[in-house]
Amino acid sequence: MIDNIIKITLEDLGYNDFFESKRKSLGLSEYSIARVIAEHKGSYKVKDINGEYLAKVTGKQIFNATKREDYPAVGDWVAITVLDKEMAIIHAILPRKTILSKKYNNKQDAQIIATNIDVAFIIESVGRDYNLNRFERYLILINEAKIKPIIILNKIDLISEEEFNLKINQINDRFNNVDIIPTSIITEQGLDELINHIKKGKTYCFLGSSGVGKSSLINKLLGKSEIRTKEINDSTDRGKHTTTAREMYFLENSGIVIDNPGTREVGMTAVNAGIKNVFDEIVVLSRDCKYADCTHTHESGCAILKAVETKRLDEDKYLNYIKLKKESEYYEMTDIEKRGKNRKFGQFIKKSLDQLKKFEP
Ligand SMILES: Nc1nc2c(ncn2[C@@H]2O[C@H](COP(=O)(O)OP(=O)(O)OP(=O)(O)O)[C@@H](O)[C@H]2O)c(=O)[nH]1
Ligand SMILES: [Mg+2]
Ligand SMILES: [Zn+2]
Repeated sequence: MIDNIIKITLEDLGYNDFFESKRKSLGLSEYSIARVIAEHKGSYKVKDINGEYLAKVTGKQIFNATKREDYPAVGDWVAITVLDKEMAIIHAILPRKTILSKKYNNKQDAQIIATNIDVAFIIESVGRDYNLNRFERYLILINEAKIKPIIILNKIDLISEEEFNLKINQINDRFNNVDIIPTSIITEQGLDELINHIKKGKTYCFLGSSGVGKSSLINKLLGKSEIRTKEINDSTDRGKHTTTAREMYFLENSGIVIDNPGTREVGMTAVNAGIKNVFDEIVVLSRDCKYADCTHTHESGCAILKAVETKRLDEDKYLNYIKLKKESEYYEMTDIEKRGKNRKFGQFIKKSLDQLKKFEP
């Protein structure tokens, strides 16, 4: 096979001393090491220096698993035994360097997006549902995971220079310490800059809504159309996801990238530290609030409300902060507390509806 002529190393797949020392200390030296590059309904595609295998976890592992984190995720390093040319068994997951997770909705536990990531690219396109608030959602999750974020503003071929400058200024104002790479796969603007950000042996995760161009950009990095992308000008399947499974790709002599299905909803987990980091400006202001337990929503002597009033603090940023903080606090509540809150909300809705009825002729 042609693939086997050029021998790859584990380092090419992202392996380093951090994982090797964990492997040694866990006594896993007898197994070979592979990386999880895709996940399909309970089985995994793993890659080692000899090739790719379909792999399953051992029954013992399933028996001991109590939560999602106990199962492998894309990005994981796993200890395997190879059964034949195509199949392998996963015996253990090496401790993770980073874990990026999110919530899909209120009912679910946190879900792992991917692990052992060095940099997360947040892709937004300047097209139809461009939304600054969404950046903050991603930034909080990425910050919480202690991963470096970089913003990619794609499809800049679609806007005028004036509009482009306006958008860049807006993003810079609101996220002053995050790198922004403006790109277009049509004019190829920004692609060199993107390539320069990607280093050999490091792992990069592409995040963003459906249709922003994640797979298109990765195809450009791969130098070929390996991943299926949405047909150009295809308006029949609006909102449909083109990429349906998360998968890892290896750039020649460069880094490792993970393509993700577009995220519909970026729900907050319990992300105190992440929020404080992303809204550091607000945290600093809050030290001047009159009350220590100020909620920054109605109190007199609230330094944050004052800053919004005097336009020292961007109002949209403030509103998004309050919204995301509430979401995060909600996830931290116990189920009983949540039920109480939902019941209260239900009663509130019922009362409002009753009142509305009174006005009906
Ligand atoms: N004009 C323009 N169109 C682009 C650009 N990048 C991607 N597109 C188009 O946008 C559409 C969506 O691109 P995809 O790469 O499939 O988007 P995705 O983010 O992978 O979407 P999901 O897989 O559904 O999450 C395709 O028709 C692309 O050709 C760009 O820079 N400019
Ligand atoms: Mg895609
Ligand atoms: Zn306050």
